[in-house]
Amino acid sequence: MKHKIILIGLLILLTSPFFLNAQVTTQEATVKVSGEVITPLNLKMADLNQFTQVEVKRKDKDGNDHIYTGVLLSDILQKAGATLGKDLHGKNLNKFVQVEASDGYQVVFAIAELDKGFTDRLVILATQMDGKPLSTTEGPFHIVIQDEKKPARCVRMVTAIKVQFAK
Ligand SMILES: Nc1nc2c(c(=O)[nH]1)N[C@H]1C(S)=C(S)[C@@H](COP(=O)(O)O)O[C@H]1N2
Ligand SMILES: [Mo]
Repeated sequence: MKHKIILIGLLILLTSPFFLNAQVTTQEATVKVSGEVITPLNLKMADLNQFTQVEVKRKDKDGNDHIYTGVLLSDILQKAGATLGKDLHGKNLNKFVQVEASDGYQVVFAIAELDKGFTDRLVILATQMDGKPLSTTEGPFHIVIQDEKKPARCVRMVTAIKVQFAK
């Protein structure tokens, strides 16, 4: 009987909004890579730090230059086994890569926009600006596109990257 009461008490505690909330807020940020890939990934900061680090310079809206450091989106997609390089031809060119943020913002890139064989333009998932981690409104993960005139596809607070076939 005593055990039952303790068990029920524990169950109530674990499922209470307070406890669940506390769990959510302490959870480490990740970027989920899914869809048309061989190996879906769930990348943490430590995982991204293992990739080759690339720098992209971009002006902010006030015209000031910043150096962003991070990982090429193509390297992340390659690691997940998306069809890039020699595999990016024919029907695979009908794929797009959707990037999603924690505020619900979403943008897409055609897969060829991210492939080294099609373009030299760097698109990175940045983890640092000017050598420092990104703020909570920008990061911890931020898409930064070299030389794209408008900043609208530079998604802040990235949570997911999904490869899909266009219909
Ligand atoms: N997560 C997220 N990223 C976003 C947006 C957004 O609403 N949410 N807005 C985009 C748009 S429309 C613009 S113009 C730029 C603005 O970037 P800034 O606030 O760093 O200047 O962020 C882009 N990235
Ligand atoms: Mo914008």
